[in-house]
Amino acid sequence: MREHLFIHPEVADALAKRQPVVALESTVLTHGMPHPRNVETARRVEAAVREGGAVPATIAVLDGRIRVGLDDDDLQRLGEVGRKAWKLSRRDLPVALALGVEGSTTVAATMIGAELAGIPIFATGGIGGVHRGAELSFDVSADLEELARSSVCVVTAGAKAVLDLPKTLEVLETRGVPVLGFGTDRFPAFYTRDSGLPARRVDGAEEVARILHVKWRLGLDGGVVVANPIPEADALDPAVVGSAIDEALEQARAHGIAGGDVTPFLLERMEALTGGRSLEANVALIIHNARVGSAIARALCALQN
Ligand code: PSU
Ligand code: MN
Repeated sequence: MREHLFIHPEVADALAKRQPVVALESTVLTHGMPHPRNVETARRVEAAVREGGAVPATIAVLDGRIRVGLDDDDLQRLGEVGRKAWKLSRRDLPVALALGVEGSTTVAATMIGAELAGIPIFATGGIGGVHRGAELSFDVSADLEELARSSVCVVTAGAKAVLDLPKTLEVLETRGVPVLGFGTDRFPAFYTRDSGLPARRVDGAEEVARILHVKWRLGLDGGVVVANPIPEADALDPAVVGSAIDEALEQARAHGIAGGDVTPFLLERMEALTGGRSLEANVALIIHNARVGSAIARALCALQN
């Protein structure tokens, strides 16, 4: 497997010593934010993981291998390539590795890399889900399928209301994925703290760690969603978000955007339509998730060592 997987020495060392590690994705870097805010944010997220007492492992595909743990120059280069980089999900990984194409990993592909490397905790911004109109388009993110398969806990600020959130939660339920509200009984909607839908409330990283421990000890493979609401001070006005979403969706329809281009297009439109406020919220919530991810990684190590 070493032929296809490269674990950064610092990450490998932490894993060998059973120390806490937090996986991070790279599609948010290439496709989720503009340059240079993307690189700056990636650095701040890694720093937040370190401040939380864990080692960050940003995952991407470079030099024909899944790289678990990037150096600063890798972050910078991927950030500059931006949306021209391949956005890699499960289906794309073998193609990219075999053909030697570089790219960033989505939540789904990052979960695969994290599980291969033995990293059970992963912090990100938003997960993919069931798109609105999926009953006609069949557009359901591979992230949901991966959450059902790979045994990785994903810390997220929920899913964007550009998606169909009730259907997203239905799929997660069907596929046996626990959705835990971190300090809340509401499923958060990324820019806002409450989607109006329920989540199973947990209080603190230790509770999450116990749930993960029990799930995987029982042989119940698959992931867990830790839905961590955006901090109150950084949340956006639901009315502003709602009208921006309607307009972004309308523009996506008008431009005939489909497939893997949908999510990056909507993110970019949201940024323009909210006058950059969505970007500020995005940065704040990712850093917050990185902190919670480190706390969970530490709690899980404490439980298992
Ligand atoms: N949602 C966000 N920000 C993101 C993404 C989703 O709020 O950056 C990215 C993640 O990498 C996620 C991917 O895994 O988009 C989902 O894409 P799709 O809907 O094409 O599966
Ligand atoms: Mn899709």
